[in-house]
Amino acid sequence: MDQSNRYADLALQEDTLVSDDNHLLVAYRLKPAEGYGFLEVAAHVAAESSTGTNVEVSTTDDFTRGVDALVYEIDEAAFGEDGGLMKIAYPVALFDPNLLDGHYNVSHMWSLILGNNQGMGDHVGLRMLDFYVPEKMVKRFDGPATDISDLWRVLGRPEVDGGYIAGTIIKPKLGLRPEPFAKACYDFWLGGDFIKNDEPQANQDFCPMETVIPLVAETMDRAQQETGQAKLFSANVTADFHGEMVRRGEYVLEQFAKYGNEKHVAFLVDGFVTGPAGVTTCRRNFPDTYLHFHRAGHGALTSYKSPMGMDPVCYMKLARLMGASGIHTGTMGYGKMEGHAGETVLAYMLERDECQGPYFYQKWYGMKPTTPIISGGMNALRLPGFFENLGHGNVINTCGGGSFGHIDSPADGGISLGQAYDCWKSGIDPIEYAKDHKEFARAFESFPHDADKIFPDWREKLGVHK
Ligand code: CAP
Ligand code: MG
Repeated sequence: MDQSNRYADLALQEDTLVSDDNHLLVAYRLKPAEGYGFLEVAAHVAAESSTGTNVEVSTTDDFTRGVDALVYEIDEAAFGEDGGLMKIAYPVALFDPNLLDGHYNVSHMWSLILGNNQGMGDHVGLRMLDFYVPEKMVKRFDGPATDISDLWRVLGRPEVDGGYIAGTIIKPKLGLRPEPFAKACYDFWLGGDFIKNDEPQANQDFCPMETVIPLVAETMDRAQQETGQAKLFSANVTADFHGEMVRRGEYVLEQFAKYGNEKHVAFLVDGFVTGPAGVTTCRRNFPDTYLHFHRAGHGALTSYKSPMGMDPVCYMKLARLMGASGIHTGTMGYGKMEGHAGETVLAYMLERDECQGPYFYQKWYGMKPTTPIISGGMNALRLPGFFENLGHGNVINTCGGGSFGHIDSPADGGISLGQAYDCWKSGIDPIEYAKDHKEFARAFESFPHDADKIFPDWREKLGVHK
C-alpha cells in the first residue's frame, strides 16, 4: 500500500524543522526492492518507524496523525546503484522519557529510528547515515559523567590539551594465567600510561578476576613507585546482568582502593553486545569512573560493506548520548580495522561542542566530550601520520601488537608510542627523530613491513641492513 499521502510531506523545510526544535531528523540511504517505488518505500519506513504499519488501522485518530514521522526530502539517484537519499522528521513526542527522571532512553530511540524498518521486505537496503538531535532532547540524555580531563588530572597533566595517553591491550588475547598477566602489565607500565583488558578477558577459570585483579592492583602500585608516574587500568566489567556488572565494578574499585588508586581505574563495557542498557548501568552506578566503551561486534552494524545498519558517525553520536567517557573510533585507515582518513569527523563529533556531520550540524549544548579511543593494529610508526591526519593527539591509543611486539620489551614499546607523539608534536621528520630516540628507532626493526611501507628508505638512513 502506498502511504506517501500520509507519511511524506516534501514541502517541509529542514531549516524550519531545526529552528522549531520539535523533530529528530534522520538521513538514510534507501534501496527499494524490485517493483517498489522510492517514495512509497520511504513512506513505509516512516510509518513503520512511528505510528503506522503496512495498512491503515481503524484505531488511528487525529492525535495519532499529528505524531506521524514524515519523509521530508528525497533524492532517488544520490548513490547510483546503491540507492537514494531520504530524510525523515520524527516528532519529539514519539520518544520515551524515563519514569525515573525524565531523561531520554537511547534503547527506545534506537528501536524507532533503526528498528523494525531494518527488516522490511520492500527494500534491499536501508542504512542510517546521520541523525540530528534537537536541543530539547540533547539536554535530556545522560551524556558522559567523566571525561579525558579526569584521566589527565590523575596523570598529573593539564586538564585542557593534556595530550596523548599511550596505552596497550594485554596480549595474548586469551590464555594468560594471573601471574603472567600481571607481569605483562608491569612490563608495559614501565614505559606506558594505560592498560586495557582485551575484550574477552573476564573471569575465566584459568584467570579468575578475584585472583588477577588484586595482582594487577598491586602491580600498578609497584610500577607507579618505580617510575614515579601515575598509571591507568581499564577493567572489563561487561556482563549480561546489571547485578553482575555492578558486582564486578565494585570488586575492582575495592581492590585498587587498597592502594589509594581507585581513580586510576576505568571500566570497559562492550556496549554493542550489552546494548545501551549495559552502558547506562555502568554510567549510572559508577558516575565517578571513566566509562570505556569497547564495541566488539559493531562491524555487523557499521561496516561500510553493508547496505544495512548505520554509518559509524551515528554509532559515535549514540555512544555520547548514552554517556560513554570514551569509545573506540577505529584508526581512520592507519591501523588494521576498516576505516579511512576522511573519518576525522568521528573524533570531532565526539569531542566538540558543535560539529558539522555528514548531513546535519549537531550542537551538544555543553554535554561532556567522549574521548576517541584509537585501537587496532597501531604502533609507533603508524602514529605520526595518524596524528597529522587528525590534527591533534588528545586521544587514548591502545597498541597491543604495537607494544608487546616491540623487539626489545613491552616497556620500550610503550616508550616508543610516547616518542611517536613527541616526534609529531615537534614537527621533526620521524627518521631524523629515530636517530636519537632508541625505542622509536627499534620500532622500525620491530615492524619492518610497516617501516618499508611508510618510510621506504629507512634502512639506508638508519644504517640497518638486516
Ligand atoms: C586491538 C584490539 C581491539 C580492536 C577493536 C584487538 O589490538 O584489542 O579489540 O582495536 O577494534 O583485539 O584487535 P591490537 P575497534 O592493538 O593488537 O591490534 O577499536 O575498531 O573497535
Ligand atoms: Mg581487543
